[in-house]
Amino acid sequence: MARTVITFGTFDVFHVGHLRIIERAASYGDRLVVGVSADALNKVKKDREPVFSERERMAIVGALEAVDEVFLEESLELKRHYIEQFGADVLVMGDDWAGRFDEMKDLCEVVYLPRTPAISTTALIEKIANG
Ligand code: C2G
Repeated sequence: MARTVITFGTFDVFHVGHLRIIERAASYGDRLVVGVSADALNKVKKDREPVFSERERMAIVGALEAVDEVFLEESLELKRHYIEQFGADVLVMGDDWAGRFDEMKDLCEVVYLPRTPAISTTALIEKIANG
């Protein structure tokens, strides 16, 4: 049976940390589905508008070789629903979310992977703004 992996993120100002987690997530199964956070969800989560719109972020993530399918993640509370909808066998998240999705362990395997050090969207935005 093919194993489906699911992961979630905003993936704003796409960088190598994003690429690495997507590639590592893909290695946990045969098919990778990625939930890209909606602009409205991002506003609630991070209190700022993403640099790139949800359509642009979905286009970038969807173009990656490791990604089989993208969809819009509209709410953090819908994780269980998305896991069921896509028939995910594994949920992969970066370890900034460690422990936060353990309640899904009755539905699928839950894996937290270490973040790529020293790179983040916030740091990139600051670096670009400050020259
Ligand atoms: N990430 C990483 N290394 C970095 C930066 C990010 O491995 N240096 C990972 C994060 O851990 C996350 C993914 O890349 O798993 C996407 O990061 P964000 O865009 O910051 O995602 P976030 O806004 O945390 O959204 O439902 C959960 C949310 O949608 C996750």
